[in-house]
Formats: sequence, structure tokens, C-alpha cells
Amino acid sequence: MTKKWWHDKVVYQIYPKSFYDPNGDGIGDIPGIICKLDYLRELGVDILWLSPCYQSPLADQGYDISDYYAIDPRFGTMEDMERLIAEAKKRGMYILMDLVVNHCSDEHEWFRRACEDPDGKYGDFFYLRKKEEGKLPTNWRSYFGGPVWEDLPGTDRQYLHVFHKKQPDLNWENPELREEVYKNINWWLDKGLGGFRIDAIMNIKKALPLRDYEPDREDGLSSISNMLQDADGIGRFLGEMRDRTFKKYDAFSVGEIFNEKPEDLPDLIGENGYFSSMFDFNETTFGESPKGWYDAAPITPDDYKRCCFEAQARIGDIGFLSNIIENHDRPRGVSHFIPEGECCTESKKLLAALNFMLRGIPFIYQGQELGMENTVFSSIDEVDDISTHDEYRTALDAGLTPEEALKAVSRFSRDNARTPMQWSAEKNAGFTKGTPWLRVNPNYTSINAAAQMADPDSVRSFYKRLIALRKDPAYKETVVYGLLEPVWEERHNLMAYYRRGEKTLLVIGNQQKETQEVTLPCGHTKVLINNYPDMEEHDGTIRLKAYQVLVLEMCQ
Ligand code: TEU
Ligand code: CA
Repeated sequence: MTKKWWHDKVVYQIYPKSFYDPNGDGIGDIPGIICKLDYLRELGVDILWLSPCYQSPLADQGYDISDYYAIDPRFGTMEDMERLIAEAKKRGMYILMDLVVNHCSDEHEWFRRACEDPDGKYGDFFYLRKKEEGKLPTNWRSYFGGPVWEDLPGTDRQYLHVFHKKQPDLNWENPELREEVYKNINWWLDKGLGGFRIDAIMNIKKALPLRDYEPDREDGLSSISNMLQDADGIGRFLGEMRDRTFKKYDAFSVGEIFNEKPEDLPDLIGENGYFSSMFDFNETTFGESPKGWYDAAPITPDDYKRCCFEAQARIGDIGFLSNIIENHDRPRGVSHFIPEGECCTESKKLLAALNFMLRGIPFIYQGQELGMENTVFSSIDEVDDISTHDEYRTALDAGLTPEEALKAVSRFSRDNARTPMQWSAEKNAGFTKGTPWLRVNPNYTSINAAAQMADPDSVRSFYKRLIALRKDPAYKETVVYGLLEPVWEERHNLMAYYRRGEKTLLVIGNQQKETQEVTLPCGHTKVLINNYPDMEEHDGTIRLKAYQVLVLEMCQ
């Protein structure tokens, strides 16, 4: 495998709106990120991925862009963005922006011009169809609920939106549109970005001609995934985008890719793949139901282990996955993956180490390093996220009571990850001096960065140690490139694997509160990571405490 500059990096995802708000309008901003660069440098992360901060009506919190060349004034100015890139560079850090080009905003100039003249140049930037009385062009269900077709204002057409109706899909079949996208990417790369995280990219290729699919709910509509399975030929677009943009800059690109076929992995992230990396969503999507969030199955520690190993086996030596515990679309990982009632400092550290030591590029979502947890919603009115509102309606339609529906969607709500970053025990968790746009999680008085920075046993201090191990010249080659080999796979609530490179490391995690023993196949020379002050060992047998996790250097 050809070595790349991003292989040994650690990425930190920032959700700008909820990160830090120095000017007190309740909305996090780019100057706020600059204020916290030293905090991030101290943690040890190298690459910062910013969720969108382009000009946007924020119908989907910035994933609806109305000008790709402007920063939304609520987040700052273009000068702030340039300053952020420069200040990060001074600290040896890279900035990634979010590339959202499956769709734009209905307030983008292209869309306005399409409304003015649907038969003109910009009409063909979108998927427009003649409106027919009583019949939609296709029966696809939008990701955010309801049909994907909406009337194009002032015309006799309808336009396609696989996400929200304020997010019209762009027509990638049109070469002029593609040119606009590449121009935009290169414009940003010229500003000195390290690369992009690429949003919802597998949706850019539609199965043509557009047609109906088998309805899969009572609403008579069909999930977008049914259409996507039928869509061939995305490689032509992705390869062209790579060659025209990322490749020329040796930029890092990480694709948000769902439902890929195993045989496509080499094309996606292999040598000269379309992307540098792609997320492993195997764990986060486990248990999802086509019916909706209310019907999702919980994930057990054994499922978690299986999902990780499956993803690792599938990718093998083909390329580098990007490993996540959570992101801005998911509940907090510690609340989701740790069995109910057992979320504590030890179990949080265990989850951190088991994920961080996998082969691939570790991503940390803001607050994950503190073990931030899901919040509590006492009413659906406290929820901002459009996806949660849609899933709530779906649950009610399925016959759940309002209380049951709220409980069901609270487990998955994207707002769990979007509550303000917990900086300190001061008012509003030190996030803002004004009124935060989304309520702060009330547990900030005990879970916050200030307290954890002062505590060598905090979750954050543990993350720092994991990051330091990845960068330690003695272990780096093994942690970054070492092959992963599962061990004791059939044992219940035990996840263990070797990383074999220049050295041999053994990662062992006891995923339960009851102790359990493992007998090592050979001796070890060093305990590199331990979430307890000690390790109980007799004659090569280790007695693991509740949620104990270890990284051992083994005798060769
Ligand atoms: O998410 C893409 C995606 O597939 C979503 O449907 C995801 O499964 C959903 O958010 C779960 O509720 C990306 C972004 O990460 C997300 O924030 C955006 O809302 C979406 O694209 C549209 O841009
Ligand atoms: Ca602000």
C-alpha cells in the first residue's frame, strides 16, 4: 500500500453551530473555532472537519447551501475562514470542509433561475418533470419523509429532492453542472484546505429512466435505497471528480458512503480510488429498520464486535476506513453502544480504545473526547432537527402514543449530538454568554472540558493517551499499518484483536461489568493502555475488571 500523508492522522469533527460562540448570539462560529485551536492541538488531533458553514438558510443546518463561495454571516466572514486555515497551518493542522453537492438550497441562484426559466440552462441543473394531475413522477420517499417531488414555484413543473424540499437535487448527468462543482472544489483547495468530507455522495447517480419501485410502507412510497441499488455508473462521475480536483492537490477526501457493494471497495478507496477514505457505518447503522427509528433494534456488545470485525475483514488491505463512534447525525456513541445503565468513565474509555485501535483513520466528534451523552427531551417541541420531527410523525402513524414516540425518537435524535459543546461548569457550559440556539445538556456541570483537562483519569486524558500512542515513533507503524486479526471471537462480551506490524499489539476489552479472565497465548512486555491503575495477572491469565480495556505489547 502506498503511504499517504493522511494515514497516520487523527481527525476531529466540528459542528460549528454548537462548538463555541464568542460573540454571544447563541450560535457557534468560526472565530470560536480559532479560539479553541490550542485546545485541539493539546488533545493531539491533526485534521479538523467542519460541518458546513457556507451561506445557507439552515433548513438542514447548513447542508442546504445557497452560495458555495460565501460563509454564512452567522458563522463569520471569508476572512475568518482564511484566518482559520492559516492559524491551523501554524499549528501543523489541516482544515476539511464539507462538500455538499448532491443538492443545493432552493435559495441558491441556480434554483431561482430554474424557476424563472425551467427550459433554460439552469432548469437542467435539476431534475424537473412536467406536473401531472393526481400522479407524481415517481413514488420515492424522501429521507426526511413524504414524496421527493415538489412543485417548482411559478411553473408547471416539479423538482426532485431526496432530502428536504429545501434541498433540490443537482443533475450530475449535466456536464455544465459538474464543471461548476469542480470549479468550486478547486477554488477552496486553492485557499489551502486539506480536503473535504463528501456528503451523501452515493445519491448523485439516479437510476435512469426514473421509475417507480415496490412500495415498502403504508404510504405507498418506496425508500430511496431501492432506487440506488438500481443505479449504475456512478464511477464515471466520481472518477472524473477525483481527477479534476482532489488528485491534483493530493487532498484528503472522505466519502459518506452507505450500502456500498463489497466488490466496489477497491474502486472507492483502493489504490487510486475515488476517495482517500470512507466512513465505516457498519456499527452505527446496525439494527436500523426500514419502518423507521421507532422500530430499530438495540445493539449489544457482541453485535458491536461483529460489526467492527466484519467491516475490517471486508476492507482488509484494500484501503483505509475512517472509524467513527458518532457524528452530527447520530446519537452520542456512549449512550448508544454501552448497555443501558452502564455508561460510566470505564465503559466510555473501553469504547474509545476498542474503536480507536482499529485499523483506519480515527475520527472524534466534538465532545466525544469528554464522553458527552445523549440529552433528555421532555417534549418534541424541544427538538430542532427535521429528521427527528419526521421520525416522530412516522412513529405516531404506526400507532405509538406521543410518549412512546418521543421516547423512541429520543434514542436516535440527531440533536443529541448537536447540543452545545460542554466547555466548563459555567452558565451554558461556557459555550455562549447569550442564549444557546439549542438547549445545553444539563449534565454539563459534571461533564465538561475544564474539569477533564485537570483530571489525569478523565475520558479526555484517556483519549490523549490513545492519540499519543498512535503518534509514538516506537508504535506508530504498528498502530497505523499493522494488520488486524481478531482473537477469541466467539467469547461473549469480550472484544479482542491483534495489530501486527513491526510490533505485535493485543487489544483486549471486557464489555461487561462482571469480571472475566483471558489466558494470553504468549508473554507481554508492556502495558501500553489501561483504563484502570492496575492489571491483575497470574501465570499468564488476566482477570479483567468491569469494562477494563488493555493494549499490550506482546513478545515477538
Ligand atoms: O447525511 C446523509 C444521510 O444519508 C442521512 O439520511 C442520514 O442517514 C440522516 O441524517 C439520519 O437522520 C448527510 C448529512 O450528514 C446530514 O446531516 C444531512 O442532513 C444530509 O446528508 C443531507 O445533506
Ligand atoms: Ca456567534
